[in-house]
Amino acid sequence: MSLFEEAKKVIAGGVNSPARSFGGVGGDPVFFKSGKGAWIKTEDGRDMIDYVGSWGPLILGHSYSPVIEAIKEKINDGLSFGAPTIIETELANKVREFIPSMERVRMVSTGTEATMSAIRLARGYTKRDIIIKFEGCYHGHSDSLLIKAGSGALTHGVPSSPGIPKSLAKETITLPFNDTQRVRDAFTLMKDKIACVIMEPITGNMNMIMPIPGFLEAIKEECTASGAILIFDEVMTGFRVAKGGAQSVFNISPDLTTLGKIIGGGLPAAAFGGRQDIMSYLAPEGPVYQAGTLSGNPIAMLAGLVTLESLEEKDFYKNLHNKCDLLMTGMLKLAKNHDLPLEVNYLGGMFGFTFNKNGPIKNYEDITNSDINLFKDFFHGMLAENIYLAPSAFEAGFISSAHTNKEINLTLDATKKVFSLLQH
Ligand code: KE4
Repeated sequence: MSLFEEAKKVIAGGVNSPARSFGGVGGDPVFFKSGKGAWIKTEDGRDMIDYVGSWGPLILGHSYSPVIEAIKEKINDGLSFGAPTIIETELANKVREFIPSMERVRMVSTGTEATMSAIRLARGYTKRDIIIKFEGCYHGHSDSLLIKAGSGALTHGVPSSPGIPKSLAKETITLPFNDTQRVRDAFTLMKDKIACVIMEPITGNMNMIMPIPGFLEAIKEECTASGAILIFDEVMTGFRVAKGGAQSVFNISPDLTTLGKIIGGGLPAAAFGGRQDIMSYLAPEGPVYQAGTLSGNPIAMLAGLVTLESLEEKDFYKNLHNKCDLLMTGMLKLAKNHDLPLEVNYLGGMFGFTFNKNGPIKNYEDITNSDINLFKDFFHGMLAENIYLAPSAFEAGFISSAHTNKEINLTLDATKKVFSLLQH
């Protein structure tokens, strides 16, 4: 019996998160047992180059020694207290240093908790109910946000999940990403009813899509004019596309930001935060309730702090972007030589690639109309060459500081081989 069949006998669907199930590419998921740097080892002994990095947290690669050593030592002092610890303040200060718009921070354990709490806070602060999100963007699986979601929900072709009361779903408006006029129209129609806009400033859950010029600025303008709260969901882009996240790239300060993934260095930690006047509405200071047994867990905080401190290394992001550039431009060149319609996006340590005859993807419709079957064939071809890519055309890819020219050249060699197979 396969590991996956054994898992399915006790774990729903055999996985603890649908994005891992290979539902988007077919076949059984690979089971891994260890990782070091850019490499991960499968249970059946294969060594693969990893471009998923646990879906983003591992910007320094697997088992990054300074993090491992730090938590090895700290773990002997205890795992959790359910009471304040200094390390929580230290990480919150570091987060604010990197992302100054986060004047106050609240730690939670997952990105879902961060976004769920941020929209509750926005609704409580504004005393309004309607929220705006964008088709294909994924913000975790809380009821109000699992509407036309990206990532696993999109991959499984179930944009809006059963189990969400219609009475709640109707308070969520979904608009096409990169459609500035539709945003303007929505605000004209409902301006003083909108509690917040939540968005991935650069999407990573319907593949990687950049905002068109003026799109983010228009949303910020409409939110400010109407008193709606702008929430940048930087769970994926935070500390990934730049030290200060996407907001530092576009020089736009949202009212609230959500973080996850890298902030925990691979352990369960996430956060939301922003304007002090809004955050003061959060219990115990204010009336909006939010809580968590393991929020601010000291071991996760330490992993996050050591991780962020490592990101302060000189030229860290320049070097990371250069690696991404080497990989992406290499793939583009090979695609051209093999007459394959590859489109790429990349920034810092995040990239996306699709096969699309109609040029760059700009929204949910574009990615759903791209050549998903060709993506699947490419994914499996690369897997056979021991290159582990995100198992879905609707996800992004991640490069770490542990990836070197060796891994990138091996990846391009594999790409060349697979492209030549796909060409025929
Ligand atoms: P988590 O609850 O999975 O920690 O975070 C939810 C979330 C929120 N916001 C954004 C922008 C996200 O990308 C995510 C989670 N990302 C997916 C991968 N695209 C996690 C993978 C999974 O669901 O297993």
